[in-house]
Amino acid sequence: MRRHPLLLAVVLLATACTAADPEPFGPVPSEAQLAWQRMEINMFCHFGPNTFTGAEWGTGRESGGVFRPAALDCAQWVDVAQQAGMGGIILTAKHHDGFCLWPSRFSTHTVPDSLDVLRRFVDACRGRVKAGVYISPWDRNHPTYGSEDYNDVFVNTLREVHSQYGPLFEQWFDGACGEGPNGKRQRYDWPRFMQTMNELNPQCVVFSDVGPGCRWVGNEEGRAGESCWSTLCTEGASPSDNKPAPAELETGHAPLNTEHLTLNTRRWIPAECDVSIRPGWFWHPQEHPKTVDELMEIYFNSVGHNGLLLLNVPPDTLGRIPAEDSAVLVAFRAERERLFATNLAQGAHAHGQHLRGHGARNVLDTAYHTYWAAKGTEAELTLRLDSVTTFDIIVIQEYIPLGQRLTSVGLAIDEGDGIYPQTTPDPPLCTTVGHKRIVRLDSPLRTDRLVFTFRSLAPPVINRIALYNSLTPNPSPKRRGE
Ligand code: FUL
Repeated sequence: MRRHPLLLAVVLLATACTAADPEPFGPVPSEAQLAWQRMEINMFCHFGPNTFTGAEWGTGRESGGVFRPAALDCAQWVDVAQQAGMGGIILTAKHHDGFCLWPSRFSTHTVPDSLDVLRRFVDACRGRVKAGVYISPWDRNHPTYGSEDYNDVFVNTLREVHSQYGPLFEQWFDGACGEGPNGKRQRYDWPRFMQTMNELNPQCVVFSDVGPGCRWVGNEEGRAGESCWSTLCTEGASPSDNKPAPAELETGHAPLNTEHLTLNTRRWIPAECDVSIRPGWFWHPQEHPKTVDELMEIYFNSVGHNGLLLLNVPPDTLGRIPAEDSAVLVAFRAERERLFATNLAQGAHAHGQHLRGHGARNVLDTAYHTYWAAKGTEAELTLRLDSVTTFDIIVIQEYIPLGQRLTSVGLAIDEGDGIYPQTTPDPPLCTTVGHKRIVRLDSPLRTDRLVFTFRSLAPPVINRIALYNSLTPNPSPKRRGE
């Protein structure tokens, strides 16, 4: 049967107009991992007997009576987190001393029923910020620790917490164990712990040195690698054994090529950068919080290097976050807001070869699910700004729901009479990008035409490019009557 020529033309036109969506490349985040990554900064709360004894690692032999917060106020922790622009809080429900901040049925070393801190914490978080828990596998108190029975205790503990206090957005499994050569040896049943977590709450992002939800970044300074992949090879590894070295956790492992991908040795396990606002994890009277400048440095090296920043802000013996710390956090937020208030690329013209329906201008909007899908693994994008502009910060975001691809970004300035590279491939502006890369230039650039060059494992898919000037002065405070 012969088709009508008009019908054929309509069919051809419709096919030609359909946007061609790029295929995902390699491992990609789950919905929960994507939501987690987009939180960018969360709060960690180390609180327990150590807050009162001055220890960092309690022995597990402390009397439960030492834990006596004089004016416990979990809602104040939430206030501080919100004022600091943090959407989640993770509480040390059980640290290495084994003391449970809830009246557990599986331990005798717990708060009394009347002081269920975990309950007050999750109640205070509800509807305001997401709540998560740290439950230390290493336990210096539990009599079964070091025997197979402890694995049952630990599974029961997870069940108790996640079924009675959930839903919790993150479960933290700390990798530390300081038992020493003659100490107790626990063979953790990790497959069972992870299966339990999956049964209890498949949406909970599970942290350990090797994931599966997110990974330790390999240091406690809040610093992801200069290159930082959200993909990691975990074949043969567990949170206790055969783990990648800290330096590898800082960078992750690139999803190298299709051969490796089909072997499925890489998984999506993004980096979480945990660091304390004070020298210790627990509150100690003689310690003080870091400065805003120090926190900004941490922010650039964590969130700006494709990591999530988990900033520890320990409550004191009252059970409140000290005013000193909350003041720094408010100033830290204000500084981020000042810096990123005006995207100087707004209103620019963007040009680059693209897949139909995913043009270069998409890097300039604020919508998350629109992106520039470039053609080829070496791609170029030109930004023509409205006027000559000074900037010294460049933010680039890959559209990670389709995987992480970029290996290097270069920048040149088009002066009309020629293109002047600002970075050559060696060293490039940056290597990996992932969810977010914040590049600070050594000195400000002044131009109206930028040419970015991208090298990538698969055609780049870029969500956003923005330019900022860190020297923009603080908006002057309004005078009364203005
Ligand atoms: C470490 C622990 O030993 C510290 O006490 C703290 O909890 C930190 C976040 O992780 O491994």
